[in-house]
Amino acid sequence: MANVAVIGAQWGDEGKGKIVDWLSERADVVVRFQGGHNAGHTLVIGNQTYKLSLLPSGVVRGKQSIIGNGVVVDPWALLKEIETIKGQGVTVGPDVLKLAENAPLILPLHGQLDRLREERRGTAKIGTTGRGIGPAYEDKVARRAIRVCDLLDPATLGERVDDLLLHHNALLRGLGAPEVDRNQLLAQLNEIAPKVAPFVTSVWQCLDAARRRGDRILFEGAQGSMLDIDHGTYPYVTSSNTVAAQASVGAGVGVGAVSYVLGITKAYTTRVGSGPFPTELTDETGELLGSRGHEFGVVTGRKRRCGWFDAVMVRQAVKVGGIDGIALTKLDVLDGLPELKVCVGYNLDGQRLDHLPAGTAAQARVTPIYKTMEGWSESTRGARSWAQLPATAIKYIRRIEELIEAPVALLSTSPEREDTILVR
Ligand code: 2SA
Ligand code: MG
Repeated sequence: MANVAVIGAQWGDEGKGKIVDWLSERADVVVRFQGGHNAGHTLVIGNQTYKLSLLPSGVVRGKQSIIGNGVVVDPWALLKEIETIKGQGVTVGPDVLKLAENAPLILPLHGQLDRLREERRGTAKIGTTGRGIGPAYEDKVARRAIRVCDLLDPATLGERVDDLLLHHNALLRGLGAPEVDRNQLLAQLNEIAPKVAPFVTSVWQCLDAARRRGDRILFEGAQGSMLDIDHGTYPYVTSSNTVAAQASVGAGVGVGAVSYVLGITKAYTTRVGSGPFPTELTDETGELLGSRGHEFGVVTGRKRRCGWFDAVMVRQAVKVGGIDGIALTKLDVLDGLPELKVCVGYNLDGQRLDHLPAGTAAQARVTPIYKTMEGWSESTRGARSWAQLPATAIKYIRRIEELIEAPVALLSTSPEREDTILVR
């Protein structure tokens, strides 16, 4: 397989970390192209568990790891993560990690603003990770962001800070919060700059060189299609494009650079944070999925909401994101359930819909139309071949493929990387 983009096809936490790790063995370069340290990718290698937020998963295997311009970078979080993983025996030097010089920074004021706004929204909160992701992307689009390259240019950094604070201090005053001191922020930036500098480069050139060498590039998505700023459940979304097309913009490669889009989806559905979730289960089955699936946020520790597989939503993710094939994860969490439900359509005020409407109110009002399927009593955990799966489990997978109009290319049967079945 040539250059693959791995994309969440639900609301994130589909198990991208494991799949990326599985694929990274065959890749030469791993690239992050959106999001920031709001992502939480868990990798289990032998008896070690690595939890990555900002670093591309390739770092664990010493692969060339690239943080593209589409990512919002908190330099303090970056250095902290490098330290943490060093404590686990993985050294991330400038030979391995490359950071885009044109990536915008997340500053402490972004996190502060993110959390302040969430507090003020009260029950209407988005349920963000509080990492400053949204405010940092706002500044990028508003052309006042401080970018990685500005850190390395003391001659203009002061001006950039002034421009940024003109906006932010007015905002903070309005919110009744203390203003940010210019000199203090400048000192913080000047202090961190030399530590970040060794990693900084024009990553588009690294990728161009990699492509000329014929290297295989893996584009590592974060969050999921339904959290996409355009295609997701707006406004309950993250502030970046999470679909595969972003891989091109967020890394600096042409649209043709991605040759296969692998969508990741769980065999059920989860969501962390607020917003519509048609197939959510607030009963004991939902609890069971959550406890068996260890459904807690990697970054924030928040409990994830759980529900049945929503084929309508995943089909939509397949279509808007150009997903070529699916990696289905966590099938084993469904082991032993006597019957399973799959959402095959929505009911909106008595009308049947074959897609999730765009309006927030309509999204909140749709009710799922379910098809009930027989479960299986056998364990599928750790299965390493198709033949080890019960017939009813295979039927469930086949039904999902039909409904989402995409083939299941990979099946993951436990967090262990070896417990992966290549279907096609
Ligand atoms: P933000 O912080 O502005 O990106 O939050 C906006 C929405 O995006 C959701 N979001 C996520 N959903 C699932 N997983 C994410 N990463 C972590 C994980 C989350 C965690 O892997 O577990 O630890 O809580 C992630 N990042 C952002 C978020 O819940 C909001 O709905
Ligand atoms: Mg996650």
